[in-house]
Amino acid sequence: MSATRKRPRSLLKTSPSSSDSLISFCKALKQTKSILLSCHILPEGDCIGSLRAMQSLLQRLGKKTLVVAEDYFPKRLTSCLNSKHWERYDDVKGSGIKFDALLVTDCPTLERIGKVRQLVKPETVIFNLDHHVSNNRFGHHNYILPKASATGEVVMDVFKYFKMKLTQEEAKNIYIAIATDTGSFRYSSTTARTHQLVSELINTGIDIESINDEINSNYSMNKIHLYSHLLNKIQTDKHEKIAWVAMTRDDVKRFGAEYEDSEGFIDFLKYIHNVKICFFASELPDQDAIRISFRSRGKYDVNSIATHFKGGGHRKSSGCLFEGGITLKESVDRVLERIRKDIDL
Ligand SMILES: [Mn+2]
Repeated sequence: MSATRKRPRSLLKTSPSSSDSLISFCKALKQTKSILLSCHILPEGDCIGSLRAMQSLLQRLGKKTLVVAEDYFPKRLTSCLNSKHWERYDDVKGSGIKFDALLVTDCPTLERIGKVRQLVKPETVIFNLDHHVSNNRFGHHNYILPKASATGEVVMDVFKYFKMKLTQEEAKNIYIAIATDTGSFRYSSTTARTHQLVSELINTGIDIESINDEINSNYSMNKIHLYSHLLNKIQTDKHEKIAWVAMTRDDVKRFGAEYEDSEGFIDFLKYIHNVKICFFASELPDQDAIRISFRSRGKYDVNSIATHFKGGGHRKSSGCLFEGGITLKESVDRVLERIRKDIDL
C-alpha cells in the first residue's frame, strides 16, 4: 500500500498493485471445469481456511472440486474447520482421479504440496494463490500478494473479482486463515487493510468469540504436559537475544502427545524479553528429517536464514528442513552458526 495515499481505499476494491494478475487469474479460473485443490505439508489454518473458501467459491461457480493433501487433516483444527472430504494422497493414488486444473494455496513452491505433485500432469493448468515473499511463481496463473498478512486476504480479492457475497461459512474460513497466520492480529504483517477485510468478515454475522475459542481453546492435557516439558528445555545465548528449543520424537511420545501438539510453542520463545530471533527445532514424526521454524522481532530477517538452508517464508516467520543423516543437535548448531554469521545482533 502506498504511504502517500490520502483517502482510504474503498473496501470493495482489490489490491491495485496486483489487479492485472488478479483479472487474468480469475478469467483463467473461470475457464476450468474440474479442479484439484491442495496445500502444503503440515497444513495449518491459513492454507486450509483459504483452500476451503476457494473450494466453496469454485463450487458456486459450478466447478467440480476435490481436495487432496499429503498429510492428515490436523486434529487441532477439526473443531473450527471442515475436515470432511479431505483425501490423502496415499489413499487416492492410482485411483485415476481426473481434473484439468490444480489450485494451490499458501505454498511458496510447488514442492511444498509434497507427494500430491505426482498427480500433476503436463497438461494440468496450475493456479498459485499465496502471500509468501519467497513465492517462485510456479503456476501458469499466479496471484501473489507479499504484503497480505495471510493467503486468506488474497482469497478475498478473488471473491471481490467475482462479486460474490461471502457466506458465513466462507467468512469463517477466511477469518480463521487470517487470525491464525497473524497470531490473532498481533504480528507486524497485520495491516490496516487486514482489519478492513476482517471487518467485512465480521459483518457477515460470524460469531468471532466462538471461532476464537475453537481456534485457541483446544489443548489436551497431553499437550499441556508436552508444553511444560518444552518450557524447561528452552535455551538462550548468553545475551538472551537468541532462544531455541529442540524437540525429540521421545519428548512427544513420553507425554502421549502428537507432533502437531507442539504447534504454537514457538510463541513462548518470542515472549522472552529481549529475544530477537528464536527457532524451534524438531525431529519429524515419520521421516528422517529435522524441521526448523523461525520467528524474529523488529528489523531482524529470518527469511534469509531459512532460504540459506533451502527453506523460506516471510521476514519474521520462516522455516526449513534438514533431511537425512543429521542429528537434532547438529542441525541446531548449524542454524546457530548461520544466525551468528548472518545477523548482527
Ligand atoms: Mn500463510
